[in-house]
Amino acid sequence: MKKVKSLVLAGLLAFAPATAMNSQAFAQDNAAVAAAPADGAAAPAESAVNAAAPAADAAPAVTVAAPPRMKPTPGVGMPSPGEISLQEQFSPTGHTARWLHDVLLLPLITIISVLVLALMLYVMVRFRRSANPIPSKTSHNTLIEVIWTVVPVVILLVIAVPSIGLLADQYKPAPKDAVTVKVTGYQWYWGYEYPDNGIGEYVSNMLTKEQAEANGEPYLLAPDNRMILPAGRPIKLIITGADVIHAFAIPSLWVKMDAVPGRLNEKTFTIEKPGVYYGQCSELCGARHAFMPIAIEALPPAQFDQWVLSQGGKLRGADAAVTAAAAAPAAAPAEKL
Ligand SMILES: [Cu+2]
Repeated sequence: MKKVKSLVLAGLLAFAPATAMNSQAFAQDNAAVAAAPADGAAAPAESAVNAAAPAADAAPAVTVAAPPRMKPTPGVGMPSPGEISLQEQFSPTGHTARWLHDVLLLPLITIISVLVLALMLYVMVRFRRSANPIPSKTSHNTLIEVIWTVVPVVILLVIAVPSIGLLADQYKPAPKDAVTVKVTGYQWYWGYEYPDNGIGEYVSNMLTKEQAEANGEPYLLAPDNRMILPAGRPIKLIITGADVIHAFAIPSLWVKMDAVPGRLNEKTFTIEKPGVYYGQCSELCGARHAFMPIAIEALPPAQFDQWVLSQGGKLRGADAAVTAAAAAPAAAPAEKL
């Protein structure tokens, strides 16, 4: 065995210089291959020129002016100092929800709490040890047991009927003609995109204190770019997150929906009145969570269409026919619409 091994070794050593030579040759070949593309280096530059050409064509000739930025009404669509109830509501589900809270739930829990407190006080005084040296042996009373079982069941049924109705309303799918906005939560700002209107995403960042005050807007609630929506038309928000979980919330429109990365959550609602409605991110999302406010500017429908056109977007369905006729002659002075 040993002899065979040394023979193989000797053989290998004999060929070794040749092998080294070969690998040198390969190295040179590789260098040649690597050098070859250097001649073609001009090619990418050429395609860059080609890419630039369509950009020049793409600049759209937008002639429609955007409607002026709406001024918020103090106390409407925003919290007020000292407020302890829900904000005034501006959507149909908001009215139902506020009714459920103010008319049904709040009185009910107040009555139940007061009743239970009164019963406890009565029992503490009436059946105190000093007044009852010999305790009562009473253990069952069928009538009272039936009452304290049936009454809570009836109360729960009374709450359940409007509550389940409201829940269903909140998740009702949007009608086909709903204005659709895709909302994306980022650390730490919002992006809004109007896929059906062909308006690409724009981002919304908080205004500084000076900017907000100069605009007459509430600091910490006012962003630079608002989400523009029409009042009176159904709206569908598709809500998602780009990095971590955020939540898109506008208390005065009864809108609150998580923005979860990799998931599309949907929220449908209608805004009853033109106005500016403020909200905030409502899911702890990092260092600047408190500084990513939301503002919805609800415009009268014709002005919303004017805004869509001013952004180079297109109108849809029935709106398109109506507004195209209105917008065509004047290229849109704001007073006319
Ligand atoms: Cu957030």
